[in-house]
Amino acid sequence: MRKGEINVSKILFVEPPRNYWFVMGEYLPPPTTLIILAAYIERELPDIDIEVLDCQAERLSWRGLEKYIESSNPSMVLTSGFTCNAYSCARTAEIAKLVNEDIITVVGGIHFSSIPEESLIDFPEIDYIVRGEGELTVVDLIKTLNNDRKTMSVKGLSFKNNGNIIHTSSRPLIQNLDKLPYPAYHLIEDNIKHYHFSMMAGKKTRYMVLEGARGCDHRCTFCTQWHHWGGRWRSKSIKRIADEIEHLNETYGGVFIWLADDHFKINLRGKNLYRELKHRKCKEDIMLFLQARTDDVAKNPDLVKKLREIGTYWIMCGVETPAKEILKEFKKGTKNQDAYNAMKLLRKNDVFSHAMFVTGARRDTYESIEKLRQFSIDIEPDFSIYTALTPFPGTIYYETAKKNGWIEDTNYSNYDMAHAIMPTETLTRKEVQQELWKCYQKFYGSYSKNIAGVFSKNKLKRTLYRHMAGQHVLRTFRRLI
Ligand code: B12
Ligand code: SF4
Repeated sequence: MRKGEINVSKILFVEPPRNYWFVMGEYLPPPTTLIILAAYIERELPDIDIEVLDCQAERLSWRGLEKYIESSNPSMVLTSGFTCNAYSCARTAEIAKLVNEDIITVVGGIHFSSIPEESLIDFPEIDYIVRGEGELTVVDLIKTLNNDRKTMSVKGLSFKNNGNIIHTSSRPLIQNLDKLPYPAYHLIEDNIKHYHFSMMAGKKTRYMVLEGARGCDHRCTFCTQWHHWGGRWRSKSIKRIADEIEHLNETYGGVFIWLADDHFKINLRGKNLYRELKHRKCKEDIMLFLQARTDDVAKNPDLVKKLREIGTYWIMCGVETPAKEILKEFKKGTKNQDAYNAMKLLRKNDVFSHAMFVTGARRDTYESIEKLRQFSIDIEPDFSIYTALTPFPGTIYYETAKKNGWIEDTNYSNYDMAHAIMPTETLTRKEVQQELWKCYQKFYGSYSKNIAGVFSKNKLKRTLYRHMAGQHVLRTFRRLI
C-alpha cells in the first residue's frame, strides 16, 4: 500500500481486455458494474473526477491500457470481474502499479469477495478488496483515505497491513435500492452505440443491462448469487424499474435490455411490471430479457402472456438436470414437470425459450448425462445451453469439492462453465468434457434440424441456428476434450 499523504482526486474505472463467451456468439456488453458504482460515487463525492475506460469497446490492448493510465494519471484504479475474469482484474492492477506504484488499486465482485485472503496473497498488486455490495464501501474508502483516517474503520474491506491480512466486518446491505442513482451511461456515452449482442438481438440493436433486484432467497448449492447478496432478495420498486427502462430507451436508445436479476419472480412482479409499462411508449421498442425459475414460469401462464405484451421476448430458465437425486443435491427445488410446462408455455406465448443444463455433478454417469440430453430435446426449448458444473468460490459446492479434493483444474480462466473442472464419481474430467460436447452435438449437430432452424419463420431462431449451424461452438467444445 502506498505510503505518505493520500489524496484521491481522480479515479479510473477499467473494463479490461477480455475474451467473450464463445457459446453465446459475438457480443459487446456495457461495463454495467462499473457504471453503477461510478454513478453512486459521482453523486456522493461530486469533487472526484471519474473516468470509465472500456478497453473492449475502445479495442485497447494491455499496452493500450498502460498508455491510457500513463496519460490519465489517476490516483485510484478500480476494476471488477467474476471468477473467469480474476486474472484480467489482477493484470489491470499490476499495470496500474507499473505505471505508478502510488496508484491505489481496488477490486470487488463475487470472486474476490468470496476468497479475499487467497486473492490478496496471490495478487500483491491489489491494494483493497471491496467485499459484497460496493457502493457504500467504496465511497467510505475514498473519504477515509482523503481524510487521512485508518481504513480499518471501513466496513466490507479486505487489505494487507504490515504483512497481515485484515478483513473488516461486513457492511449491512442497502435497504432501499430505489435510492441508487441510474447507472452512469453518460460516462461512456461515446461507446453506447457499440454495445450489442449479435446472436440475441442483432449487431445493430443497442444492448444495455438493468439491475432490477439483487440476490435470491433460494439456496442452490452451485450458485454464488444468494451468498454474495446476504441470502436475501431485494428489489427496486416496479415504478423505478419501469422508469429506468424508459430512461435507458429514451435517453440512450437502449433496445435490448437484459435484466440482471438472477430470479425475476414473475409471480410477485409480473403483474405490476405489466401495469407500469403497458401505457408507456417505450414498450413498443424494447426487447426485454429475463431469467426465471421454471416453477415460477409454469405457475403463471397469464403473467407470461402479459410480460410478452410489454416486450419480454426471451426468458432463460435454469432447468439444470432431470436427475431427481442431483436436483435434490443442488437444492434447486424444481420438478421435471415444471421444465416441460415452462418451455411449452413460453413457446405458446412466442417468448424465446432458453434452457440451461448442468452436467458433471458427482453422481452423474454416462447414463444420467444421456438422459439429460434426451430430456433437453423432449422439453423442446428454442435454445439449450449445456454447462459443466463449476465450483465457483462462494458456493457450497466449492467448499465441498475443495474439502474432498475433487478440484483438478485451478486455473480460474477456465471457470466459465464450458470447461470441466472436476471428475464425477464414475467419469474422469476428460470424460465429462466429452459428454458436454456430445450434448451440443446431439442438440445442434442434426443436419435437418439446422436446415429447419436456418430457414425458420422465427427471426431469433434463424439467427441462433445460423450461429450454431456454423459449427464454431461445436468445434470449440471438441477442442476442449
Ligand atoms: C449480465 C451478465 C452477463 C452478460 C454481460 C456481462 C457484463 N460484463 O456486463 C454476459 C452475457 C456477457 C455474461 C457472460 C458470462 N457470465 Co454473466 N452475468 C451477468 C449478470 C446476469 C449480471 C451482471 C451485472 O451487471 N450485475 C450487477 C452488478 C451491479 O453486480 P456485481 O457485479 O456483483 O457488483 C456489485 C458488487 O458485487 C460490488 N462490486 C463488483 N465489482 C466491484 C468492483 C469494485 C471496484 C467495487 C468497489 C465493488 C464491486 O459492487 C456492485 C454494486 O453493489 C450476472 C448475475 C448478477 N446478477 O450479477 C451474471 C454472472 C456474473 N455471470 C456469470 C457467468 C458464469 C458468466 C459466463 C462465464 C458464462 C455464463 N454462463 O453466462 C460468461 C463470461 C463472460 C466473460 N468472459 O466475461 C456468473 C458468475 C459466477 C462466478 N462466480 O464467476 C453470474 C453471477 C451468473 C450466475 N448466477 O452464476 N454475463
Ligand atoms: S440458481 Fe437461481 S434460484 Fe438458485 S440460488 Fe441461484 S439465483 Fe437463486
